[in-house]
Amino acid sequence: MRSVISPASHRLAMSAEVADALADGVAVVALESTILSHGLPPGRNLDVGHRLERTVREGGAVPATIAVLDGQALIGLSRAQLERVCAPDADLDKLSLRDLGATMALGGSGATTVASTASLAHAAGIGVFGTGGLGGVHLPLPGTTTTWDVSADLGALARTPVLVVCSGMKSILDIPATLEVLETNSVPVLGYGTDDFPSFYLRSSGLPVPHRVDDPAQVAAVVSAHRRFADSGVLLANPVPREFEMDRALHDRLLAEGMELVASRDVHGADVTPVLLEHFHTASGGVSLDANEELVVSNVRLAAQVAVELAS
Ligand code: PSU
Ligand code: MN
Repeated sequence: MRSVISPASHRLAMSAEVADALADGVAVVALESTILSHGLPPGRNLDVGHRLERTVREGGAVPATIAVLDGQALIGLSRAQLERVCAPDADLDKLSLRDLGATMALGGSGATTVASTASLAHAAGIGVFGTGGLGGVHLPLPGTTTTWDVSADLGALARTPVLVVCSGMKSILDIPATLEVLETNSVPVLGYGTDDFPSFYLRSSGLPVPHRVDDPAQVAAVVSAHRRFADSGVLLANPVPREFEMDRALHDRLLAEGMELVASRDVHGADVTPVLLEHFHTASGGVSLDANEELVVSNVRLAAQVAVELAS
C-alpha cells in the first residue's frame, strides 16, 4: 500500500551547490536559522546571514544554511529563501527537534535551532556546524527552586555525530549544570586556544574546559578519533574575539535586569532566550549585537577551517 505521507527524508531539499559539494567531497558547513530569525533584529539579520555564508566560502567550504519552509527542510538556502527567513514579517516558529516532523508533515515553516539544525545536517551528510551559542540547562526563575527547562540541544548533541562550533552558552543558563549534562552524554568539550569554557559575550565562564586544542588540525584529529568510539557530537568552544568581548560589569547588570524581566512578564520555555537577547541588544545600545555578530563570524570561520581539514 502506498503511504499517503511521504517519509521525512523525501522532504529534505538540498541546494544544487550543497549536493555537488557533498558528492565531490568538498567541505560543507551547516548554519542555523534561529540565530537569524529569533536572535538578531530584522535588517541586521540578513546582513549577518550573507556575511556568514561569505565567511564559509572564503574559508574554502560551502555554506548550508538550514530552515524549514512550506514543509520542506532546506539544506542550503537560495537568496530569496534567506530573505524570507530574515524578513521583518517572517513570523517563523522556532523549531527544535521535537517540532521538525510535525512542521514538515503539516506543511509548516520555521527556523531551526542547534538541535534541529544538527539533526538535519547529519541526515544530509554534513558533519560540521558553526553557530553562536548553545542552549543548555536553565537557571530556576526567581521564586522557584528547580527547572525542567533543559534545551533539546543537549539531547541532540548526545545522539548526533556533528561537530558544533560555538562560543559556549550565555550566563543566563546554569553553565556548570550544562557541562555536567554534556559529560553524562559523552559529548567532548574542547576549548579553542583557551583553558576556560567561554560564556558567549565573555571569554571565560570561570570554569575549565576538559581539553584544549590550538589549531584546526588538532580539532579534526579529535573528531576523527572520537568517531571511532562514539556517535555523540563534539562541542568546540571558541571565545568571542578579544576586541568584541563585553564589559563584565555591563554584562552582569543586563543579565540581572533581563532575568527580572523574564520573571515579571511570565516568559517561559522557548521564548526565554529571545526575550533576554532582545533586552541585551536594546539596553546595551548595540554593543551586545556587535559581540554577537563577531563571535558567530569567528566560529563559522573556524568551522570552515576544520571542515576543510576533515575533508582532506
Ligand atoms: N543562544 C544564543 N542565541 C540563539 C540561541 C541560543 O545566544 O539564537 C538559539 C539557538 O538556536 C539554540 C536555541 O539552539 O536558541 C536554544 O533554545 P532553547 O533553549 O529554547 O532550546
Ligand atoms: Mn528551553
